[in-house]
Amino acid sequence: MASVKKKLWENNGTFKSNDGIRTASLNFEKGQRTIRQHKGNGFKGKTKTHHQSLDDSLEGELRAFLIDEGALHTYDDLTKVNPVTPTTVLKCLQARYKEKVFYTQAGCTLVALNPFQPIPHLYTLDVMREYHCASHPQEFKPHIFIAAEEAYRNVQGQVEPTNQSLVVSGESGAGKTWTSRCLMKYYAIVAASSSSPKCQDTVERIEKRVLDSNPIMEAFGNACTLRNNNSSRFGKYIQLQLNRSQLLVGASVQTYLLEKTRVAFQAANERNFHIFYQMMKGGTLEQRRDWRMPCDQWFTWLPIADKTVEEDCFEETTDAMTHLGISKGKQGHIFQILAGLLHLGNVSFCPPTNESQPCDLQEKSKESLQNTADLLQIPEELLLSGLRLRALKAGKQSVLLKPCSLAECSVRRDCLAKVIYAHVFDWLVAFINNSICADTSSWCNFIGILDVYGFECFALNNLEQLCINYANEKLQQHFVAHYMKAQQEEYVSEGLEWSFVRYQDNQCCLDLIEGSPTCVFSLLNEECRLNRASDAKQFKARLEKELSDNACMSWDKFSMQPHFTVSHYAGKVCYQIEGMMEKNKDPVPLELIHMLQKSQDSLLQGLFAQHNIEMNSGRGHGKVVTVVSKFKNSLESLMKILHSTTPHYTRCIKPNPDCRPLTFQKEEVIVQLEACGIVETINISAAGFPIRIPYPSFLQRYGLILNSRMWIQSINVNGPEADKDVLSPMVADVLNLVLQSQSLDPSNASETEPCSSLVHCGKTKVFLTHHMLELLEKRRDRVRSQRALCIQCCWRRYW
Ligand code: AD9
Ligand code: MG
Repeated sequence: MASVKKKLWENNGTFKSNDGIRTASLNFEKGQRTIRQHKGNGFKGKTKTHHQSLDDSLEGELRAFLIDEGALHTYDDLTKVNPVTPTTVLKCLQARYKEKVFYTQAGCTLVALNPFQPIPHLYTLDVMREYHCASHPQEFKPHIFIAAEEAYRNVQGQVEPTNQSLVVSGESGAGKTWTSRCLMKYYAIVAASSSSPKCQDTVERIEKRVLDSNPIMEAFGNACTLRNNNSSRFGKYIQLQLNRSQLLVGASVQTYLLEKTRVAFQAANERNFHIFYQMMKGGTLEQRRDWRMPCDQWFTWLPIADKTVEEDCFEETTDAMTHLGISKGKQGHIFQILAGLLHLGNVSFCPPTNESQPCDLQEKSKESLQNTADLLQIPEELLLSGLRLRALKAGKQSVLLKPCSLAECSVRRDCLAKVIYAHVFDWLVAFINNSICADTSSWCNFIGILDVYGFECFALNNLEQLCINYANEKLQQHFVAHYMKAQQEEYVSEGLEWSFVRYQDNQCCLDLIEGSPTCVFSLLNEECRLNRASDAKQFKARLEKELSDNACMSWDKFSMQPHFTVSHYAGKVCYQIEGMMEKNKDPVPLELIHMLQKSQDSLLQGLFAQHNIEMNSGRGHGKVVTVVSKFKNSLESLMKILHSTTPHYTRCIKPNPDCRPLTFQKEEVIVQLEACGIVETINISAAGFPIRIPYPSFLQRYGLILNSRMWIQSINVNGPEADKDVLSPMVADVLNLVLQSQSLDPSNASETEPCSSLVHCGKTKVFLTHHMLELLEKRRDRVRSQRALCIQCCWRRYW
């Protein structure tokens, strides 16, 4: 009470709610606590004078305001914060961040705050070993290594082995990739350390190769963006393969939706993939001469800005490539192709003097075209015609070449760059997989680490954001299904009556995007199949007609552009329709593929040798494989894998938008907490009974709380007679004893909670709150020390 008074004293006896309209004041006259709620500004509005009459949200906020801030940083698990509101959770995380505590448990989820500065002592080899060797790592301070270790121990499960998944989510720059790398290092160390000296060598080699896949994929798939200097522009699920002895024997990587448009287009103040800068800065004089890249060469597709660390690591990338078995020769081919793409970006056209003629190459682009042709090893004439002439089928045999418009020429140039880059990236991923994947016979279980792009909402959102946000909806659904539904179902199966905490089910949103028979994806695909000129307004009309009934769909009446708005679990996002159908088709002109197949560069030629022309050109009678169909399929297989594993969730939080070290901005964090539904997650864990102990185990540990005669009767709790009818009365006795002594203790008088809020007895288990567990533990310790004292006395008397 003293702290309440002090806080109100400091605040002139009043508390103002977040909405700034409602106020509450406390009055301690005559030892009575009265809380007045005032509506309207200040004290002029109506007042209510009873605590009970405060509306729920105000009461929650008021209690949050009165919380003992001095102790906030000590809450290792947010389920112990009381009350659980966005404000208290935020305050707690802020207090911990201030104390440089970056990990906090939130029930079944680990919250990781990004320090934005190296914290070396947190991740040393000794720390890893400590978590790995601990008999109960859960008793340590929250850490990503606890999740890592739990997964490692679970994988060989006592009953049957179960594959594990560590799902790392969060917004751009929150620390997903950093956390994933940290997990991989942990397993590389843990798996290697437990190997016998005989096989140590193999393990080290494979573990180094697995780790080396990171710098390669980051060089080719990451870029500096406004939100993160090392932003992953693709999603990744890596499966670490373990053998029966739990040694790391291999790994496989699955990637999702590389943002290939970045090769040819970078938003203002953003940059191209790191690898291009690495080549510019790290290539030897000889290499740069081969790539036609003198120091003063300027490339349209290489916006220049201050260098970042990641763009400085050419040697690290090439070393990793060599280590994974990509020969120097092959590397040469790759870099030559990439150099060709940079020169291609400098090629531009101007309108022809004669309209029936193809566009003219700009004077300044002549050298660039030649460089591109040389580096891609394609005849210059063929490249030029590929860029400015469209092939039209005339009859069965002949082909007509039609000049493209100026805009079409640019589209074809960009398209060529994108398709080449995407194929190089896929080739690298396939190579990495070949190099690190173990034979199916040599591994039996895996631990998967998922690092996917977080929820995105920009000023302009298009197909990329729709796909990314759809992926996040799927993950959220998996999370809800796994934890929330599973928890509640357990209560039901145990025969408990429990007022279920309401959680947000995002099925409605998923129905809108991918449901049957009609959804945004199906309508988009239909437009692509019809292969007619895309019209945004017409498409919007279709969406309105077919999907208006879905509660997650809405339209902004005042928007000038055709759009649709989706209410995602993490917030509303307005998607522009213009360009969406074209992006979904992602057409690659047939003649460009033919051209690439004629390249003298063996690697480039090989990349397109198997290219299914009919499918990807969007022509012919084959079914068009659209971007959303491909993405949906790959995500579905990912979800299947996730559902077959035991998941461990980590939510990374970005404490400020500017990546400043140790800076916590409340507004920034609260949005992310709401977006990932953290308060709901905590409520489920805290409002429920997170500790579940089967009756026999309960009696084994706490049976001694009963007086010794009764306890002796119950020793054989695992025996055949140990059924619920025998055990549950004893469990009830233990609980009653503890609760009764609790209520008799005068110091607890004001805090006594009803029994039903601390404990429930199910069919096979006792369900407890953390508070009840603490009471039981205290009581057990007391009984044990009393007994020890008693034994000592007996001994003394005896001697
Ligand atoms: V994006 O969606 O790929 O744009 P991520 O992956 O969530 O994003 P990333 O892991 O790249 O973010 O983290 C951003 C930066 O935060 C890193 O480059 C580190 O400099 C920094 N970071 C993240 N976590 C930690 C940490 N635990 N300790 C120190 C960290 N620095
Ligand atoms: Mg990342």
